[in-house]
Formats: sequence, C-alpha cells, structure tokens
Amino acid sequence: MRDLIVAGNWKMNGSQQFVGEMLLALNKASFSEPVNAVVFPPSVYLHEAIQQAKAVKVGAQNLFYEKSGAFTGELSASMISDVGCEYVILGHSERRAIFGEDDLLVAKKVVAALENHITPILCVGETLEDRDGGKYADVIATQVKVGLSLLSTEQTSNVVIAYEPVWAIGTGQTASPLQAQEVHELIRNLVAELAGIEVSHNMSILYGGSVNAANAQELFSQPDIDGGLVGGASLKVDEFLAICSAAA
Ligand code: G2H
Repeated sequence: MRDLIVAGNWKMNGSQQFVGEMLLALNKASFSEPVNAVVFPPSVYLHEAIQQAKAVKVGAQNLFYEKSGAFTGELSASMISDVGCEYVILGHSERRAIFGEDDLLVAKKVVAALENHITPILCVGETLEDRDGGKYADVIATQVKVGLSLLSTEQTSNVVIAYEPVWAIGTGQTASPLQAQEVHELIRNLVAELAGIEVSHNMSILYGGSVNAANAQELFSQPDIDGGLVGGASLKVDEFLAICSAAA
C-alpha cells in the first residue's frame, strides 16, 4: 500500500509564536494511522519545530545540492538532515518561477536529498498557458523525466512526486478531481516506463493547488492521488486537520 501524505507547506509565513501554537495544537490532535502528516516551516524555524513536533513530521522547503562551501544563504541536505528533517520540497513552482530553478538543478537537489536519507517531494506542474495550449502532458513529462534522470531505480523508489498545476496554486482555482487524476495517472505511467511497474505502483503522488477542507476528500478519493501538498489551508490548524482526515 502506498504512503498517504498530507504535507503542509507554510511557505514564507509564520513566526516563533505561530510555530509554537501550531505544534501545540497538532500534538493534541489524533491522526488516522495510514496518514503521514508533515509540516514545512520556514528554515529558520526548523530546529524548534522538530524539537516540538510529536504527532507530525517536519520537512524543509528547499535545499542546495552542494555539500558545503561558499554558497551564501543556502542549506545543504546534510544540514537539514542533521536537525531532523525527514522530507524536503524540491522544484516547487515558486522556486522555478521566482528563483529561476530549472529541471537539472532540481534533479541535482533530488540526488542530494536521497544521499542524506531525506525523502524529496519533487514538484511538477504546468502553467495556464501550457494547459490552454494543450502542452501540459509534455511539460509535465519533461519535468518528471529530468527530475528523476540522475537516480538509480532504487533511489527513484524513495521519491514522492507532487503534481501542482501552477494555475491552481494560491488562486482558489483547484483542478477538478478528474483533471488531477488524468495527470497523476500520466505521471504514474511515466514512472513505470522509467523505473518499472513496482516503483510506479508504490510511489506516492500528491496533488497540490488550493487544496482545502471542502475539496480534499474528492481529490484524495481518486485512484492515483495519495494525499496533498497544501499551502494556504495548512496555516489554519482545524482546516489542516480536516484535510488530514480526508486522506485517511
Ligand atoms: C501549492 C500549494 C502548496 P496552495 O503551492 O504547495 O499552495 O495550497 O496555497 O495553493
């Protein structure tokens, strides 16, 4: 059975007070067994979030692939592993669009995560222009192929992919369950071609883009959707917990 994951991407939001209040509330909550709930605070709060987290896991929103050195402002995979991160979000569309990350850079980051026993959540997704132009399948296929291109089959088996259509991120406009399922199936078939049926069958593929308590259940009930990468709605504890329940 595939891991069900609900990942709360806090993006550049929060404060020490917010981290304390969120973790306190999440520690009191009960999560249904198959669901892995993971929160992704800004990096400056990772250490304290990990110290406080009991019921949820903690991941980082990014890393740099080099091991150490003159890379001002960056965090290595071994550093985020050292503080206890189990997951890292890589290739998020905001990193691609705002910080110019391309598929090969993302692929190198995926390798660095796996070499440090951190589960990478490789984000892929098309823009509205790609979708309207009928190019979305090609765009996503390239992102997946290049993103996994530096990995062995065994390494690929430890990757999580998140499909996040750019036009649905933070816009309130969610992909319909059928639109999302179509792309998740496409990704799973592609992974089967690249790494074999078994890896593809066992890979968790998350949906992200304006997931909330009202739409989560229908999205997560699709056969190839194994949970969600949640942004805005993960900042409200009750809503995040409702989304976790919807995945169970
Ligand atoms: C997509 C998602 C979380 P939101 O970026 O990664 O954000 O749920 O706010 O659309």
